[in-house]
Amino acid sequence: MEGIVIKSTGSWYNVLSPDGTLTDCKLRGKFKVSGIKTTNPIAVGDHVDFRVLGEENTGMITNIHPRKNYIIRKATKLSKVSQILAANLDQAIIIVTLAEPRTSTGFIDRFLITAEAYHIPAVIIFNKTDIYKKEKMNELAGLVEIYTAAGYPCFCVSALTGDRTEMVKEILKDKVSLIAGHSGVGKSALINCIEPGLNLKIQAISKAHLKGVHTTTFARMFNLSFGGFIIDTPGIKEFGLYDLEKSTLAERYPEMRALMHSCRYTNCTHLHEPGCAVKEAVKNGKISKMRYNGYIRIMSDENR
Ligand SMILES: Nc1nc2c(ncn2[C@@H]2O[C@H](COP(=O)(O)OP(=O)(O)O)[C@@H](O)[C@H]2O)c(=O)[nH]1
Ligand SMILES: [Mg+2]
Ligand SMILES: [Zn+2]
Repeated sequence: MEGIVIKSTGSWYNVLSPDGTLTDCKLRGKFKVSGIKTTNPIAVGDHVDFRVLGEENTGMITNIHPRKNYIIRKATKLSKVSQILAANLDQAIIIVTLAEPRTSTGFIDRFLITAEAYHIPAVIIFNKTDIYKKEKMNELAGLVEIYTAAGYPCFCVSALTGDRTEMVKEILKDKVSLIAGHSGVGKSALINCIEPGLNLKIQAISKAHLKGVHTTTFARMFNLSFGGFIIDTPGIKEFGLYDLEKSTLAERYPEMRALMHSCRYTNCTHLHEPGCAVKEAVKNGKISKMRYNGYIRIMSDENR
């Protein structure tokens, strides 16, 4: 039998087969995934083979199919052991808001950098547009322009009123999408809006602001009735940040990546070198100052 892992508790894996059956599987013996030290050999999104056991709806995983990609999180910043959060993603979607609670552009950029490091296409959804006043609407237009120019599709929606949420359905259709974003931005509300059957719990805004409301650090995958899967990742604030190397940071900015081959020096850091095509583009407005300043900030942050 074959299937896709949609839930994991660390010892049991809930596997969904193409015919719709769910099987609670255990792992056979020890599994090692080459290249990474991980606390969990199998994650949500993994395609596996399993053997059905005697008891009803239980099985034994016998094989993991090769992964297209995966995202990991280190247990702590210095830790060598990492946790695989999810595998085989088609896209990573960050849900943000400009109000209640405001998402910083620094957070958005770090998310996008991480998605680039994993070569996973990223999409930005601005939620709660129903409560933006004129000033916030102008700010929203500016951010949409900046991120669209950088190469990221942007959508502006309201999970509360349902405004433009049909478009979100189209992006999700037939894809495996990671959903991320700070607690309280409306992830559950938006998912419920496009797939009411899931009936996810929505936190009262005051509670959503509090830290530590998450009950589990394992991701969960939900099957969408119109095709596709979404992966909800409770513990993630800044998913991964595993590959945030200074030497490759500029490559994680698509707008910089497109120009850096024109820099005078091949090892240009785009900070102070003469003949830097990136700095030139910032000067003449082709690259956003905000994005570039964020780059400088990360480059000079010793505790990245
Ligand atoms: N005004 C407004 N409030 C929203 C919207 N989406 C979610 N909320 C509220 O924001 C709070 C957090 O929503 P929730 O979906 O639990 O956020 P999550 O932590 O990201 O899953 C709840 O009080 C929701 O009612 C929206 O589009 N507009
Ligand atoms: Mg939620
Ligand atoms: Zn340069």
